[in-house]
Amino acid sequence: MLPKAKYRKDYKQPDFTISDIFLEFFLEAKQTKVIAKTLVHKLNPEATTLRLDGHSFQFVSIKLNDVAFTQYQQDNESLTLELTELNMDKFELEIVTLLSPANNTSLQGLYQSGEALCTQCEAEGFRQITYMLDRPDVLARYTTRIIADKNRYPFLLSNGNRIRQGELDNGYHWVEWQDPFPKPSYLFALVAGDFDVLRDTFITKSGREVALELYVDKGNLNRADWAMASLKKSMKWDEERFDLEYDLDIYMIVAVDFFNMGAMENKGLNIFNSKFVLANPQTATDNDYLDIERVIAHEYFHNWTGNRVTCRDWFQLSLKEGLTVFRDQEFSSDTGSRTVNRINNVKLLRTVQFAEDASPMAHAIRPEKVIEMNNFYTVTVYEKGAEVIRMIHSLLGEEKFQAGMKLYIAENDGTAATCEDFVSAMERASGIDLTQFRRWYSQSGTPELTITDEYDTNTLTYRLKVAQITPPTQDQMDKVNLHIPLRVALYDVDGAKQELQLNGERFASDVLNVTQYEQTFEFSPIYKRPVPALLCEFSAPVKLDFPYNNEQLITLMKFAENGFVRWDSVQMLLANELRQNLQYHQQQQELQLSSAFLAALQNLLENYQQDIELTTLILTLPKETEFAELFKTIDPVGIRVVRNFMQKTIANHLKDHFLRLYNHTRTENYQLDRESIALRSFNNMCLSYLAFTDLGNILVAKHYNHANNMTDTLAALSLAAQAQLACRDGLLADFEQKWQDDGLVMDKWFAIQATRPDENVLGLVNQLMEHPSFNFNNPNRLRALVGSFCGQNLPAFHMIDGSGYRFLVDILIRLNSSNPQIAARLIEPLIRFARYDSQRQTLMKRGLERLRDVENLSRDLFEKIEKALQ
Ligand code: B3K
Ligand code: ZN
Repeated sequence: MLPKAKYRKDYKQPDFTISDIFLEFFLEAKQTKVIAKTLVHKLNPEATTLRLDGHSFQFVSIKLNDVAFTQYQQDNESLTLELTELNMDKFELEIVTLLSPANNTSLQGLYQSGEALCTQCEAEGFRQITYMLDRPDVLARYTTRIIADKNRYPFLLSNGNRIRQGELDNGYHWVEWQDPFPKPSYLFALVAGDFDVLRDTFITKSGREVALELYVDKGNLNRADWAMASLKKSMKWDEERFDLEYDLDIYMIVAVDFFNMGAMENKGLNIFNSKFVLANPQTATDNDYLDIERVIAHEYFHNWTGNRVTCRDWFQLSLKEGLTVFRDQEFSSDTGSRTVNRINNVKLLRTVQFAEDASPMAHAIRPEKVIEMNNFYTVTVYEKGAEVIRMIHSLLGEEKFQAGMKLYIAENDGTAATCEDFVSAMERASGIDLTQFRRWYSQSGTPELTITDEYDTNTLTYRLKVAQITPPTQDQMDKVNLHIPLRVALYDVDGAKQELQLNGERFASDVLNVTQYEQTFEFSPIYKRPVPALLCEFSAPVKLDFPYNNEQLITLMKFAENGFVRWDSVQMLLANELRQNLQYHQQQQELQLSSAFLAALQNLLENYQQDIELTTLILTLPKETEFAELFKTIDPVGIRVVRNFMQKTIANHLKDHFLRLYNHTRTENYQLDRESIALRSFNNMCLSYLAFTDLGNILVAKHYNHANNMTDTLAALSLAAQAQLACRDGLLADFEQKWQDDGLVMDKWFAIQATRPDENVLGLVNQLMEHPSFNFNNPNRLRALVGSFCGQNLPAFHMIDGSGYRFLVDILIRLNSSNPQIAARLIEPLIRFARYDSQRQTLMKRGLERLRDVENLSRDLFEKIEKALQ
C-alpha cells in the first residue's frame, strides 16, 4: 500500500483527548516494557471508535477501566478501539507495550546511544513508544516512573520535577517525574545512563532559583562550560528582550552522540546532539562555539514559543520554528555582531532555501500537503519562516512587535495554536493591516523583484519602477502578489546618503511597501542621479534584479552606511565576474578578472581596520555551492575551474598585502571574545589566499604546527587539502593519529577528505567508510563523510560517469531500512536533477528509479522520490 498524504485543509479537532498520562518504563536495552495509563475524555458525543497512533507493537495487553479489553483492531500504524458499547465520556486505558531500544537504529522513539538510552519524539516518535493520540493538539499532564539497573543507569531523567525515588533490592532503582505543564506527546523525553554532570543555578528576574544540569559522557566535563554559559546567557536575554521567564525549577540538557538532528526542546529536558554541546579550544572551532550558543539558545527559547504555546497541527510547524529561529537570530545579533549574523543568515537563505524553492520539495512555510512530517523540518519552514517573522517585525517596529508577542502569548498560553493566531495577534496589537501579508504563509517559491530607475533632470525626480513576480513552483503553479517590504537608501556618487521625500512627503521610514504587480515610487527633489541601495539588509526573502554597473556597485561597497549593503554589493560584483568567466571558460577563452574589481578588493583590504569582521566576510570567496545557485543550470566543473581561477588571481594580485596582514594579525594567546574571533578569522582568510601562492606550503604547514586551537588547526588542514599542498598528507595523518578516538573531531577530518578537489575522491570516500572512526549508524559521521561528498563536492558527486550517484543510491538503500530520516536528508542532491545537463539528469533519474523499486521503501524516501519523478 502506498503511503497516504495528509492535507492541511482536512484538519479536524480530535474526537477524544487525553488529560493525564502515567508512564512506567521497565528499562532494558534489549527489551523495555512500557505501561501507559491514560485518562481519556470523549469530546465528540457521536464518536464510537478511538483510533490511537502506534507502530505495529509487540504488545502485551489492553485494559479499559481495569478490565481486559479485546474489542480492537491493529494495523501497521494504529490501534482502533470499538467503543459502541461504552456509555461513558471519561475512562481509563492501560496499554502495555514491548520495545527494543538496542535494535532501534531509526533514532526515533526510545533508542540506545552509546551506553545510554534516550528518546526523540518530535514529530511522531511517541507512537513508537506506546499507542497514543500522537498529535500536537492533545495536551496531557505526564507522570513518568523509570525503573532500571542502578549500575548501568544511575541517572534516570524525564520531564518536569523529580517527585519520588527509591531503591529496589535487586540492584535496581526507580525515579518518578512529574511535569506540571500539560504538553503534547512530541515534547515527552526520557534519558537513562551514566554521565558526568555540570551543575549551576540561574535566578530568574522574579527571584526564583532554577537548577541547571548539563549531562555529558563521562570524561567530557572539560567540554561543558561553554554550553552552560550559553544557557544562562539565553535565559537572561529572553527576560530582557522578550520579558519571558523560565517556568520550572529545573532545566536539564543531555548530550548524546547518536542524534538525527541538532537538538530537541523537550520540556525541561533538552536532548542534544553532542556536537552542539561539547567544546574546548582544542576540539572546537570558533564557529562551533557560536553554533553551540545559538542552538542552546534556540532550544531554550522554545520553552515559550513551542512548549507553552505549541502547534495545533504539524502544518503549523513554522509557528514555533520560524518564530524561534527569529528569536535566536536576534539573540545572536544582540549579543554579537548584527551585521555578521545577518550576512550569514542571508547566505543560508539565498543558497539553501532558494534552492529548495527550485526543487521538487518546494513548499510554503505552512505546507498544504505532507506524507512524512520529518521531511518538512526544512530551511523553508525554519529560515524562510524566520524571514516572514522578520518582515512583520520590520513592518511593525520593535515596540508594536513586542506588544503583538504579549498578546499572542496571553491568548494562547497552554494551548495549541495556529499561524493565523499569531498573525492576528500581531495585527490587533499594532493596528497594522496584514491581510495581504498573510499570503507569505500560503505561497511557496522565491519572488523576484525587477527594478529599473529613471532620473528626470528637469523636475529633479528619481523614480524606481518595481515589478514583482513569483515564478511557478512544483507544488503550486499560480501565484499572487505579495506584500513585500523593500528597504531602500539613495547615495550620491560621492557616497553621501540622501534625505528622501517620497511622492511629495517626507519619507521617514526607509521601507517601500510593494504590494502590486507593478508600482512606481517617486523621490524628489533629488539633485543628482543617485545610486540606489535596494533590498537593504535583505528586507524580504526575494531575488533582486537591478541593472547595476560595476561602478555603482563599487560606490556602494565603499560608501554605504550599512555593512550588509557593502557586503551585498560585492556579492553582485562577484556574481558578475563569475558569470563572465564561466562564459569564457565554456567558450574556451582566457579567464580574467576586471582590474576595477581587483582594485576594489585591494582598497578593502588596505582599510580592513575600519571593520575587520565585515572585511573578512566580503573577502571570503563564496563556496562552489553558493556560486551554483546563481545559475538555472549548474556546471559543476566550470564553477570549480572559475572559482579556482578567482582564488588564485586574487591571491597573486594581492599577495604582498595578504602576507603583510597575515603576519601582522598572528596572535599567540588564544581567547574567545568577539575581537579575538574576528582577528583569527581575518588572519585565516588571509591564509586562505596565500595557500594558493608559491608560499602556500610553507605558511600552511607552519600555521598547522603552531596552532594552539582548533580554529587555526582546521583552517590550515583544510587549506592544505583544498590547495593540494605538499604538506597535506602529513598533516592529515597527524590529525588522524591525534583524534582517531574522538568522533566529533574526526567529523572535521572526514569532511575535509570528502571535499578534496582530487581526481579519485570517491575511491577515497569509499575507503573511509571502512575507517575505524567511521560508524554507519551515527548520523554525524554520515553527514560528515557522505553528506559533504554529495552536497559540497559538486564535480566529484556529479562525475559524468554517474559513479557519484550510484554511490549515494547504494547508501540510501542501506539507510532506507536502518534510518529513513537520515536517508531522506541525504537524498536531496539527487532529487535536484533538473538543475543539471541532460546527460547527468538521465543518470540521476536512473538512480532514483532504482531506489523507487526497493522493497519496503520508507515514507520519507517515497515522498521525495515521488515528487522528483513526477
Ligand atoms: N524541534 C526540533 C526538531 C525536531 C525534528 C524532528 N524531525 C529541534 C528544533 O527545531 O529546535
Ligand atoms: Zn526549533
